[in-house]
Amino acid sequence: MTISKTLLSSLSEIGDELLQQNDPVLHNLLLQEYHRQMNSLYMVAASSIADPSVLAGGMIATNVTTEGYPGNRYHAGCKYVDEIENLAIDRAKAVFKAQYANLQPHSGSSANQIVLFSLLKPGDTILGMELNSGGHLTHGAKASVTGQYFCPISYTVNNDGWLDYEEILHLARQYQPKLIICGASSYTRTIYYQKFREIADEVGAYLLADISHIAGLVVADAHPSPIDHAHFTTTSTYKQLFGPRGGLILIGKDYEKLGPDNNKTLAETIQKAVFPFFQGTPNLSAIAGKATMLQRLSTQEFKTLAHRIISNAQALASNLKAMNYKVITGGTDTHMVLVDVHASGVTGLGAELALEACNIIVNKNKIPGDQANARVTSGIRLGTNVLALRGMGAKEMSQCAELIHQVISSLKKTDKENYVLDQQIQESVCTQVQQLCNSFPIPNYPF
Ligand code: DSN
Repeated sequence: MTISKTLLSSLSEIGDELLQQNDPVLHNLLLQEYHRQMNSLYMVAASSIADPSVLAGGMIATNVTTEGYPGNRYHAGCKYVDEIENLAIDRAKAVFKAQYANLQPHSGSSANQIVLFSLLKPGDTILGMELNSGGHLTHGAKASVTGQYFCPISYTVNNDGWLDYEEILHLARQYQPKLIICGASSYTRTIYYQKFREIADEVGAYLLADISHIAGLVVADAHPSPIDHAHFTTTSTYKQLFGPRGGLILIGKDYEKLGPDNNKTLAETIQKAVFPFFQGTPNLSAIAGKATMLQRLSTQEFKTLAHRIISNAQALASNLKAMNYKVITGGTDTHMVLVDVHASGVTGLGAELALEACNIIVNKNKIPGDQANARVTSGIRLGTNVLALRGMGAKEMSQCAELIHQVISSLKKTDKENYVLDQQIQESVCTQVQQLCNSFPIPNYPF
């Protein structure tokens, strides 16, 4: 234990020194990026912070090249990485209460593509949430391979921003999709997986739940779990799991059901689809990082954090509403708040840029019925994963809402697309952001 601790810290120290000597330009950029992360209010809803134990876990396994799965590799030298991958698999199954877990997908997008391409044939119909309503590119958007190789039908949200399960049922009956995807990138309300499964069963479709944004809430029982409702559940591991870059595919009670070729079970279908159908060498450093992350997710501290993530988002939404901002659906059940800034007289892009100039990092986002294009948008999406990690609570959410308001309300339009930010406001908000970041530093070992 002591030896490996010393080894890892000297490795990272030597690495730091070598980088500084041999590549000072990159070293300096990395230091600046670290400084930016520590000293801004990071509210991109698709993000979290991997703590040093997750980063350290990946340092050594990166040097192993192999293909295949533990106990069945195509290269020698896998004794320990086999144990690492098995540990990660066991932890993923335990944490998500799943029967099958595959840790090798390189991202959440890859995980979705692997599921789709292993079950469907080109031209098969899929039903997923429309990108502009809050779905993800890989749920059948035309710009994605999933919208070009398959025949995508999209469900939307109603005018108030809520999923309409009657509409989804109607579309499923009408188009008889082979696969339905539930899950979203910018939907702030609870997703009812059981309803989706009833719809899928009625039309004989597979159900894929993409929980990339809310996987942490699912683990902490702060959002319903899809594991036994969906045939397949996918997630990325860096958004709300505080892990390394990567993806994960899980199967619940259906894992032994026969897949589309009636020859392999669903679990066997995915196992063969990840390797060798889609991927070659797995990223073993990411798998080691995932193992560390999964161990941390099982703690009571993480459950507490997940609940604080939600209560912070709810506090942020109510404070913004109290200042007359139009919050889509009127609030949130998750970590995410979607705000119509067009109703406050600015574009999503204008708000994003002005907030970034004050070290408040959000992203412009389409809102239901948005007429603006995706590079401009009429909304912003706020997330509380990192603010909650810093230990902020209701009082600080009120401050954050107030800071956002100070920036947005001070913007003056200079032409059709551009705004100017009052310099005094910018300086004052920057100072207040710095004070908040100093008072609530990102903890090294947060949970
Ligand atoms: N899926 C993108 C998002 O939600 O912002 C990033 O991973």
